[in-house]
Amino acid sequence: MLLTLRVQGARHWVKSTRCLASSAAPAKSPSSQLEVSGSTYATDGWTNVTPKILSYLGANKHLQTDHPLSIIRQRIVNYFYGAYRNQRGNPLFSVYDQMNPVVTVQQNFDNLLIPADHVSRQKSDCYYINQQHLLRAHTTAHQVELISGGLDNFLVVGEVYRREEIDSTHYPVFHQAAAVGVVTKDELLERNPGPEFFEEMWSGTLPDPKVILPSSKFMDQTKQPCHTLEAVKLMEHEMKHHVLVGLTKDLFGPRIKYRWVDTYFPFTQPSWELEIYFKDNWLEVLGCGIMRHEILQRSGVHQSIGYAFGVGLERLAMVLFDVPDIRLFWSNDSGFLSQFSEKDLHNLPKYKPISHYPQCTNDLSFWLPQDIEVDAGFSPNDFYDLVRSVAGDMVEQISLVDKFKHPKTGRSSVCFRIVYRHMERTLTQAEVNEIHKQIASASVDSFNVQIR
Ligand code: FA5
Ligand code: MG
Repeated sequence: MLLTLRVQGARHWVKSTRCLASSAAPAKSPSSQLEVSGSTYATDGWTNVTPKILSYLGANKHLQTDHPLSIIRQRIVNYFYGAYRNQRGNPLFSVYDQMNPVVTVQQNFDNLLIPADHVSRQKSDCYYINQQHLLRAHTTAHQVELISGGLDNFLVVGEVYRREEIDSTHYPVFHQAAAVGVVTKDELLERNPGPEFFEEMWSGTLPDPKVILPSSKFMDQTKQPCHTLEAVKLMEHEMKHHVLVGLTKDLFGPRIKYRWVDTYFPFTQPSWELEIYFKDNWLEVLGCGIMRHEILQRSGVHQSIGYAFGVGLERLAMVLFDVPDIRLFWSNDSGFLSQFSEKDLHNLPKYKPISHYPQCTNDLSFWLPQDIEVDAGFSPNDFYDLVRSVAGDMVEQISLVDKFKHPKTGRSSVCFRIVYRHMERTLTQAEVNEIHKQIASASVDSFNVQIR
């Protein structure tokens, strides 16, 4: 099991290269058009996005109030805002969480030195809109445009799309936070004076950036030829132990069990994955490494060194909230969603399993007695207790959905929504209606209310 988790998690970028001929059907002449995120694209032989996948665009679970993925996003952003400040006291990292998920092949692959024959480009692995455009397979796709625009430290948060099998830790649409931290020599060496960044022997030129080198299992994973070992080690230490272990401990507490695993990414060298011990297994939560210097050079940055990482928000949320299955993050079931609240980001609940039997929702509205109002003579908590005593565990949630004061009579009316669901069987609507009636009449007896 341990191995399966790791190998599946690593599948996208690590697998060796393979000839694309079989899956890359020649582009056909445009036969129709596709409208995605407000732009129109001509389809071709590469088009493989499905209406189902397109329906996820704009869902923005990472921005939905009280959604666990939004809570994780805020925790990550708060950590970076709190831990890293510039000399003027402002946050060092800027955050982009609404970038268009439609990207070009150049953004997703070429800019990141992903070899032309790399398996991650295959039609069988990505959702292509046409030969030139796809739904980003990682938020790292925005890296070069942001660095070229002058940014040194940033986070990009958003959903990514991959054609993958679904299991408890993999889903074809999931969320990533990708980050870059670029430092000048002065900045990195301020705390650790001494070492040079670049090898003395290095001429300063790198292979023609237009030529994307074949990926190589033989690439030296200790460091890039241009960097000194000292600079790489300082950067590695800063990235792993300050930034990423710092984040991990901020999220999960000081006793969290983690380990580093060496890996390969085309855009970083050396590269690692961070795994966290969760439910008796090692779960890969992020990939990271020292940025390939060619990428920085192409983006107009010549004298600095950078680190980059990409973390899966669902994986973090699974550990933080104890959610056993990644599919739950797409649930619209209020039994799931109502468990999380961003009111207190540092006192987060553990997930309580929800029943897989269907919910039945019934509203109950009543007039309060004259001169009684909510929290002035009538407490919703009293009503919740009454419901629990009548219906027991058949009730999953109760919420006050409406309050109203009649302009003429001055009487107050309230409406409660009661969600019924049994843990062991499907409730019939008739059975629910019967209980609902009992709640109504108990309310009349206990609170002297008038059912509307
Ligand atoms: C990447 O996507 C790299 N772009 C990360 C990176 C960025 C490395 C910058 C170096 C520098 P990877 O495919 O391993 O790497 O995905 C990163 C994380 O996304 C994983 O560690 C995991 O937490 C999450 N992840 C990957 N695939 C899935 C999936 N199908 N479902 C849910 N989460 C996933
Ligand atoms: Mg991976």
